[in-house]
Amino acid sequence: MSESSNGHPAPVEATDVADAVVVGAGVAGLYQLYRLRALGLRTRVIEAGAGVGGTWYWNRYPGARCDVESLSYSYSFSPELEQEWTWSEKYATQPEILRYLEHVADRFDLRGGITFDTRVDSAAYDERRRRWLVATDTGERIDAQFVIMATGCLSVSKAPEIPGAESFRGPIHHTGHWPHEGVDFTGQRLGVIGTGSSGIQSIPIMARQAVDTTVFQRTPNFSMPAGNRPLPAEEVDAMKANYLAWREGQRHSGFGVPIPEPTLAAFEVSEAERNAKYQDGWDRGNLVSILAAYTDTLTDAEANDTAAEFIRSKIRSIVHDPELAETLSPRSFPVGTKRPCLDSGYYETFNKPNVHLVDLRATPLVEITERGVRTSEREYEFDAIVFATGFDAMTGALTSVDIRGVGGVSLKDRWADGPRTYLGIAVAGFPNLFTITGPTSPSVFSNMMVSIEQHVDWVTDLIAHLRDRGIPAVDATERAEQEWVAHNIEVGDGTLYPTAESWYMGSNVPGKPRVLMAYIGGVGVYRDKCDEVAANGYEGFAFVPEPNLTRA
Ligand code: NA7
Repeated sequence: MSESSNGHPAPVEATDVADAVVVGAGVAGLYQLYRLRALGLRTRVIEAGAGVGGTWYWNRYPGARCDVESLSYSYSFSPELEQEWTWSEKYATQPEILRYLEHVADRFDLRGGITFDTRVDSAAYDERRRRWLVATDTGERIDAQFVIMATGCLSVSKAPEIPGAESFRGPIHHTGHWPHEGVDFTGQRLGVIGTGSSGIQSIPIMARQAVDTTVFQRTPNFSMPAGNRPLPAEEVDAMKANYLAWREGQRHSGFGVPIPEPTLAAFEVSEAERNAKYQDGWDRGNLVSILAAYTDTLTDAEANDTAAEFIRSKIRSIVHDPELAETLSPRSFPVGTKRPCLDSGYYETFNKPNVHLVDLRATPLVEITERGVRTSEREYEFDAIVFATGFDAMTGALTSVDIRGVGGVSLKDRWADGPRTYLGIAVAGFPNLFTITGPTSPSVFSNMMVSIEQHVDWVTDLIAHLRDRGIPAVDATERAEQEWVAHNIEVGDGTLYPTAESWYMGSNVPGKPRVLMAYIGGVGVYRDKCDEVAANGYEGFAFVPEPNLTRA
């Protein structure tokens, strides 16, 4: 029988013994493996896909790109990697980002630590032994001291909540699970449901192939042109020469992208001055430059509406038919409170005679039929359908694993009224379980690369702290969790975010509790808080003493 690192025999059902199990081999899982290996921990990474990359492995729909500029959306942990890798475009495409992550896996020799095509079904904490038993769908039972969920914020896709998908005679593709061989819609009649980032990025490209495209829109979204372009060598070289300072700026910024912090409120300047600023952000294709244009853009509805109206005026100037332009214009939520998008010719696509928009607010979806899609008004016939309907965001990938902590309490039950965490990293009653970019951390309100590295570094330091002192487990206290949850809500309530029906609020999944799922206090502020917790001997955490197994 194998022995665990604290010298106690592994349970009979264990098929392997590890120090740590990391779930997921995306951006977070790869870096976590790299850090834990350096610490000397025997680490198993379990990945459902056949390759590394996470989000960038699955989301292969046409036009998939990152909305953070490539030079900022990359790891900072290795200066050599920074210098070796050269991004080709301002906003990297999914294939280029995947190539980068594959390069990272090879360069740091990470693949050997990853088990592919395997899904973690459950993880159960044995409080007597202070260890986890992680079960996979291939029958593995891994006895581990630490479990790190690197499962991503947007990885459990959701279909539209209407019946009939199985009756459609053609293919249905979800943008979040795009076929690896690609899809060609040439000569086909295409129906697309969903106008979030995935729909907005893919519709212009798919509509160029299809003979006829119908877009089903429930809520119009704010989007602005990405202004994508090849990166000239001088720009890349300048960043490579300045990476150290740039990274430092990222870590202490609001959204993980260094931009000058606003100093003025929107109505402290004239309308002309405001619009000139919005125009500059629009021309540069930079989301944060509009969202953080003024101190009150995300906190005051009237201030926000100046930015919203600027974007609506752009939609009116691009879309020829005024009625269509109005249908495409968001009016039901402040700009930024649902994830705003970057596009390449999205609004222009609706000027084409073979592209149609169906307003689901006027004529809701009823069902998918054998021939296509039926709304309350009529049936539309298609050869293929695309669901660009998003994800069970933030919590879906965590609650879909049967995770049981102290007393056999399930994480899913624990979060029935919304996610409760300490710092978005730990959950009281689930010792040694860590959630990378978990709910109530900045996560999706930031450049994910920056937040992932910060969490992985912090968790690794905590693990080193425990191992150095021979402490078998650490658990967030109920009180610290309660205070953090209250703080998250308080900061959120000071903004406009709770006023929108968004996936940030859990509103896109029927029955999901409506709470702000990410921390909007800012990346730099949050980092300082985490550093302070560590400096104060991990305040808010309780160290669990060595078990006395002889008493059993
Ligand atoms: P999103 O942003 O959640 O968008 C999903 C879209 O699908 C959105 O327009 C939804 O309308 C629509 N949707 C979802 N369910 C339905 C049903 N049942 N009927 C009609 N329309 C529906 O997902 P994405 O994949 O585009 O982007 C996710 C994130 O990935 C993105 O924000 C970036 O962070 C990267 P709704 O707005 O809910 O009315």
